[in-house]
Amino acid sequence: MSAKKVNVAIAGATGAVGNQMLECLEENDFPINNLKLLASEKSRGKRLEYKGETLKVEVLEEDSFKGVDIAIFSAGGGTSKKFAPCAAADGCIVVDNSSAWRMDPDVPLVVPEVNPHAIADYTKKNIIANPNCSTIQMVVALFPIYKKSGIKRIVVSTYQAVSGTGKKAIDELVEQTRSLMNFREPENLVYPHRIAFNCLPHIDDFLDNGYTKEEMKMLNETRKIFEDDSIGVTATTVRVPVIYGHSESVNIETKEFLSAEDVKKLMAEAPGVELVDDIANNVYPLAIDAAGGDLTQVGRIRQDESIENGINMWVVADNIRKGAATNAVQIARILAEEYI
Ligand code: 25A
Ligand code: L14
Repeated sequence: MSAKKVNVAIAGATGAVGNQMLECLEENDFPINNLKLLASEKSRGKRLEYKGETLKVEVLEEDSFKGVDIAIFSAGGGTSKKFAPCAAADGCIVVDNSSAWRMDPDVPLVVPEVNPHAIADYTKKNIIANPNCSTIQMVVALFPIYKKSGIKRIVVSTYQAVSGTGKKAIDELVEQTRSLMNFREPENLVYPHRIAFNCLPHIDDFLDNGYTKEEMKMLNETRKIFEDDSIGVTATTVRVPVIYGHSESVNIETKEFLSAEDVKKLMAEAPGVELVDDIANNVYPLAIDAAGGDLTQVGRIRQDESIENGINMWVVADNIRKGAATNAVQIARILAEEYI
């Protein structure tokens, strides 16, 4: 299918995800007519490169979206809440990376390997939401299993990279590590505790039920993407001192029996998945290998012998690419090819 050339804006272009967005658009050879880079007052006048051209960053304002066909937002929830409706009112289709719109019943929540059909519903608000990074990689891996055998319940623990919190958190991990190596007291500016040489069972804010928002996103977003409120999901989300790449220990109970071999076959053929599972040679998914790529790596596939229909697996992806920028660019590409 041929894509029409479109006018694209990136809101939050100077952030960790925004920067990656530029790279993904370039790699995708995205059919761009005009590209507009937007960020806050702090970034006024900053310059970024796209396809060898230098583009100046403009300050995001309510009327920034006149004549823009697709705006990809990655500037935090508050900014999306405030500015996505302005963009939508000017006829621009918003692909939003924040959690602001994901659970709105009039906003589709899309992972192209799973529910591309939902994109058609963008017309309700002119907004499409990109799911949370931890949810995206999990559903990419689980969807083929869900289709084949059904899934009753998911128990997931995550090992999440600091880049999810943005540039300032990457700086904090590097700075704390440097301090400790130099026998200096590290400072905690971004997280409530030291992240260097540590694990924090705490991502996003705590809720009244004792879970974090990040943990509840994994339940609510999975149900919305699979269009199935009967699936049980219980999550523990943990921050680890890794810069790029989220890892997940995923345990599932399927409705019908699947052997580990069946699951390996499904993963070998699944769109967006790379089967990385050769324990005899110490081969399994690693954050350092998944980082920089667009595939969700799956390995350590084995039977859960404590229940009748259980499978364990280890799922790893680049949280800034497939978990954010790549997924948004895939959605934008479908918009440009099929809807604009
Ligand atoms: O808590 P919130 O508000 O919901 O925000 C959460 C964070 O989520 C990130 C995003 O990362 C945001 O800060 N994010 C969004 N979607 C995500 C996803 N799917 C996601 N993370 C993971 N997965 P970020 O901090 O890397 O990028 C922020 C971008 O948003 C722009 N921005 C912020 N507020 C804005 C706004 N743009 C318009 N209007 C607003 N009100 C922000 O632009 C950035 O592009 P900026 O102008 O504030 O530029 C930030 C510049 O500052 C530099 N910098 C940041 N920290 C440090 C630093 N320099 C030195 N030391 C630091 N510690 C950066 O280099 C950047 O150029
Ligand atoms: O997109 O890792 O809902 O701190 C918010 C928390 C992204 C990751 C989202 C983190 C997330 C982020």
